[in-house]
Amino acid sequence: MKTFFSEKHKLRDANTELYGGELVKPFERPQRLDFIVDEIKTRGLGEILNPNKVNLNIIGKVHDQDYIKFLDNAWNEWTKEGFKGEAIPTVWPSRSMNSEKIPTFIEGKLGYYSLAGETSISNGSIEAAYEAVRVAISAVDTLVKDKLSGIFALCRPPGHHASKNQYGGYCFFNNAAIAAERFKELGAKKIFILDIDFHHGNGTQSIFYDKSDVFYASLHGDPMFAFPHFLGHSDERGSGNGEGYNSNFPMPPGTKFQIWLEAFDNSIKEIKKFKPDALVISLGVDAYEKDPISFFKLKSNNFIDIGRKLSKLSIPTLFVMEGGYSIKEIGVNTINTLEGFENG
Ligand code: 5XA
Ligand code: ZN
Repeated sequence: MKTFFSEKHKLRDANTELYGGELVKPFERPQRLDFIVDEIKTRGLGEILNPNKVNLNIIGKVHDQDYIKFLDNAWNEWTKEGFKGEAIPTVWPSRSMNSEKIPTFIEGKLGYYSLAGETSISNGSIEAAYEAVRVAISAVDTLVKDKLSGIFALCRPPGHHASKNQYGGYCFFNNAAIAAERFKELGAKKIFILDIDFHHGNGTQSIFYDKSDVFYASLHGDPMFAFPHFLGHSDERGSGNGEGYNSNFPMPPGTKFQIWLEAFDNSIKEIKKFKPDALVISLGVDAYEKDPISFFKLKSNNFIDIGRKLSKLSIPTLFVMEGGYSIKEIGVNTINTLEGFENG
């Protein structure tokens, strides 16, 4: 399987993450991809390709222009004020506040455009986020042009928490959603996004919630116990034209593969019923038993079965990298999924 990847992901190298009341070194760090790239090479998964030149206007099909402009300028606006640390929001337009007016001052803008506080913006973060989009688009283009069965977009930063106008959960641009839009540009009528990251992809869900041409299904930690906490319940089924095209499988702390697989098999049934032209897998491997910020109990071998089952669908499949923070095993778990798919 071919992989698209760019060294420029390293531009996203924040020093801080707000976690457990402390500023810690971010779980989402550049070394994650070193382990994945090493494993691709060791196991000979296939070529690793640099992204192509890409028309980034496609980002505007998923994200609002004012949000894109905010991201473009946030670091400069922050440093211009003389703040010494990384840009972290401290105030939000929460329920008792007014969210109609967008503040002028960067502190207010950070709150307006963020859905969580752990994702510090640092110098280079947004450049890396643009590069992740290039990686995703290049992978779609190659998959379609060369009529491949599967391809891997090794994106970083991840994307599935980013909504049309909010960042957070380590995400700025929604790579999977933008990839779905690219599939549409290239002629696909129906796309299925299956999100197997441990966390619910609130951003992807909300982007396509009222659409019937992109089905979003997610297997994740029950939001009563897990981030992002305020979306991802099983009664969220889509709205308007999109009613019936959103499916959530929240699962409790301690969930083992056997139970996870039942939900996965149900989502496979939905894929078969929907008959998409393309499948996008939001591939997070943080459902792994040793992941430091998650609570499922999947083992490394289970990822092989996941890949194998996906390959049986015989639908052109794009894998987009999302989360996974057990750094030592992230490579093995990711490549297990992709090799399982390849060896079907
Ligand atoms: O898939 N999303 C993640 O792995 C990020 C979770 C952030 C929790 N604060
Ligand atoms: Zn995750």
